[in-house]
Amino acid sequence: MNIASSRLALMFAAVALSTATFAGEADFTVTDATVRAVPPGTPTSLAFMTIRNDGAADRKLVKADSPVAKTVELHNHINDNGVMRMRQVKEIEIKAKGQAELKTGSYHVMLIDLKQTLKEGDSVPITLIFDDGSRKKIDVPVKKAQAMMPMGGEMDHSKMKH
Ligand SMILES: [Cu+2]
Repeated sequence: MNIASSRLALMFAAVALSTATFAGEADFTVTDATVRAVPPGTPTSLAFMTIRNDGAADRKLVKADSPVAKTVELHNHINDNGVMRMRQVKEIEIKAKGQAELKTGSYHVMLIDLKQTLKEGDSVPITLIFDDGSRKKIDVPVKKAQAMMPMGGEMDHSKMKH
């Protein structure tokens, strides 16, 4: 083996090793993912999606990350004496072979301190991080609120405090 090919072999070994030690792609399927389009200057937006746990163990979504926002939190909506409020949650449980629905009036991924305008047609990368350390990166299309709001009861998140 000459020097060039042995160096190549070493490189392949290093790549194989780093792949093996990486926590790995999570065993989840994400469908119906959308990020809400917001007018320029709006500090926050939300992401909705359905996350199906294809694995054999119950899992929890514990964190989400996105380069478009300074802070990304997991939120839920609660009905506080008729007033819908959001609050941060530590985790969203997803039973084995079950699914979690992140939807209007319920769980959502909150994008706080947006670094850019989110307009319809854009795509937002979001990384979901689970309690076993596994990750799933998705590219989520930005859509206007009306498209995914068939029922009334829309609320203006832009005016909500965090
Ligand atoms: Cu929220």
